[in-house]
Amino acid sequence: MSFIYLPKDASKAQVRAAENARKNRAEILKAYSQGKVSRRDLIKWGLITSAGAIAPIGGLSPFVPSVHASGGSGGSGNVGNGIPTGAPPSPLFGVQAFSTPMPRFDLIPRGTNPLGGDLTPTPQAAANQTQQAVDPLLGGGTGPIEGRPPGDIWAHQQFTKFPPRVSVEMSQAQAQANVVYNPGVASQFNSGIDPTASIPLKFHPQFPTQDPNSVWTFNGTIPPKLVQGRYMEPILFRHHNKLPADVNANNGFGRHTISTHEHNGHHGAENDGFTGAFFFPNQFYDYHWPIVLAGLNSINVNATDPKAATPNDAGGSDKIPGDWHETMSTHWFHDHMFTFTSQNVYKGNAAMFNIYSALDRGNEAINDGVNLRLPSGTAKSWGNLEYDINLMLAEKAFDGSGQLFMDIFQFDGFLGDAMTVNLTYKPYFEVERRKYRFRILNASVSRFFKYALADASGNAQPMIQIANDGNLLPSPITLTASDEQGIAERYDWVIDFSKYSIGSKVWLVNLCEHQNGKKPTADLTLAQALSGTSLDPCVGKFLEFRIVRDPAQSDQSQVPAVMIPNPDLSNIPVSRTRTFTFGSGASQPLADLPENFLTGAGGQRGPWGVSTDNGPMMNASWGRISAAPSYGTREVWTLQNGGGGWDHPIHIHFEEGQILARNGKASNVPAWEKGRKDVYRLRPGGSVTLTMQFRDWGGMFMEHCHNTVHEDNAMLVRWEIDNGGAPFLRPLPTPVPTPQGVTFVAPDDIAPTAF
Ligand SMILES: [Cu+2]
Repeated sequence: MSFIYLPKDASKAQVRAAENARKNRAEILKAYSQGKVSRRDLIKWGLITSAGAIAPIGGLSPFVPSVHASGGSGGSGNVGNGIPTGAPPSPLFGVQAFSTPMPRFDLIPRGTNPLGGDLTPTPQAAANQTQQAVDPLLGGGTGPIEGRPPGDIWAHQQFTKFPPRVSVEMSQAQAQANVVYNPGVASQFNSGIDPTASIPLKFHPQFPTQDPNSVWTFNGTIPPKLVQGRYMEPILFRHHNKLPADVNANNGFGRHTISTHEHNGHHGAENDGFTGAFFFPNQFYDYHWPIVLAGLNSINVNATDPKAATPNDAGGSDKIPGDWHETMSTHWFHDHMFTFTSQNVYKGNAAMFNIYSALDRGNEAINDGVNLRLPSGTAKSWGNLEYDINLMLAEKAFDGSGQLFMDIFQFDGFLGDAMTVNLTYKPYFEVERRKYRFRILNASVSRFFKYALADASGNAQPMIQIANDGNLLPSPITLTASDEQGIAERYDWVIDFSKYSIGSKVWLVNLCEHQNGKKPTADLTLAQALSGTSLDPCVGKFLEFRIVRDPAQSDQSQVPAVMIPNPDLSNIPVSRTRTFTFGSGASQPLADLPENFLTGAGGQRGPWGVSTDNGPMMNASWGRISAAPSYGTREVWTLQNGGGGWDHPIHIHFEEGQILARNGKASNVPAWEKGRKDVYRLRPGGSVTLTMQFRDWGGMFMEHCHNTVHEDNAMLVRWEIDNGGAPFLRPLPTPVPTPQGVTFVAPDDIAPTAF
């Protein structure tokens, strides 16, 4: 057994050898991250194996058995039964766990006049093709100011019907201090953090400040960003790319081109962050998020159902069309750049988006028979955050000087060894003696989490799961440990701290042990996880709750026994079924891929792949159409794990689905997966059968593994809804972005069963 990091008791010689190996690889890593060498080059040169693992060359691979490892004789990833070797552990600079407060998310301002002066130039339906000079490093000449593909197909669908009413403007930018932090709550609800103090970009106050090119976040700052939205209040999110024009200026990982995916947004494809619709430094991209209830063209079209409603500013709600059973709550948005998603998200391109509705109001006091009154607060008519907490879980790794580090050669998946919550290393959070809601996002690259709440005696405490993937469950479920939460899944919980005395503490404890990025190795018991014996440094306590006072006002929140039952699909015929198998060994190179300039001609990126309807295992290309459901229909898809050696959390864009069966049986679906989902963990060797509809919007979408290393290495397919009428051609042309403008080519390939 070998872990990707050296154990805490590794000898100095082992650590030194591992540090040297990391240094030796840094130049290759950098060249690969900058697109100067392709995977094929690396295989040809013998630096990685065709299976994607780093070659077992002394001084290069951290897994090569060295003189310091006793009895090791294996190759990559295998050191026999001797002392496990691995990468050097991240330096922690003597920092103790739970020595700094966890910052709440940074609430992004909302403009209220998106078409009348908030944004210059004024947003428009089709991409703004006004020309500007292009940096010589990007080829010079001129190019459009907006990177969105031009013309009708990529124009905002139904822009006149759903004109933007709120503007949000952010830049992807180099690491810098935050001088405008707004947690959205008074500092007593933010563990006493002074919001007026400048916040340097550090993962802990005692860690070094990150270099500008080590971390690239929204606005270049931490804490991570939160956008609040309401149903039927369309948002125009103008995303500027202010990253360096020099593709080499990335400190070893991260790509300066980006495409921003509003995860599980039910929006037109032009706003979905399509992997092949990325934009360049000094460009912007206008994303139009209408935030409508799915089914609005066929269900409750006259907006008479009081449960289908959106909160207004006067404390009431306004009825809207659509199916209230499709109401969503907790989203996030992140980069989706083709083959660079894992690097870019890890580097900081991840934020959260809370959506409010009459049901999920963000006000626990309003008692109108519709509002579910979940823990939140009472001061504002909607969107109170005092007791409604966003948590972003992600483990990071640091090089010897404390700068963010990523090993992009870990094709099984990348693991960090330093656990962060809201991008802060093992923090504490002060709570009152009452109920709280926690919206927990797994924002890791490849790591699954399974967590329990432990008291000081090590006893598991009850947690109530209320939502899965941001969708409120039909009924709440009380658990003493979460399921394994895969990458990109969101689990919402209510924790009641009223039973604890002031001055006591409880902890969130990670039970899920990884040795590599393939899948969880073991789910430990709480006692095992607390014992400190696991060699995985991210097992154990990661967030400390300090119960500090009684609430000033009594807790008015509720956890209703019935929340959001699933939409009834019994009268909607299943128009067809499809099967996707997620496996390895893809070997179908395509000659003229739109992405060749990124990865080297001939594709061959593997080692992962997807087979559609039992066809060949294919490498990813955003130019291939694997499925094309008809507009207005419902289908059943089975997602099959091609093997037992790994797990894959598969995300299908566009509309949440319902899981019908696991391994072919409805009885295998656990209670907390009986709501609506958008990420489907297949489990090793397992399958998930689900149903979803294709309505309201059109264009090209994706389906992929959300272990983003797998995604980047070919576990991604394009599918599209393109026969809903003009302007949607059949099939859709493929966009090919360049700094000088986006051109279109015909699809490279269409799977025989796509249409
Ligand atoms: Cu995967």
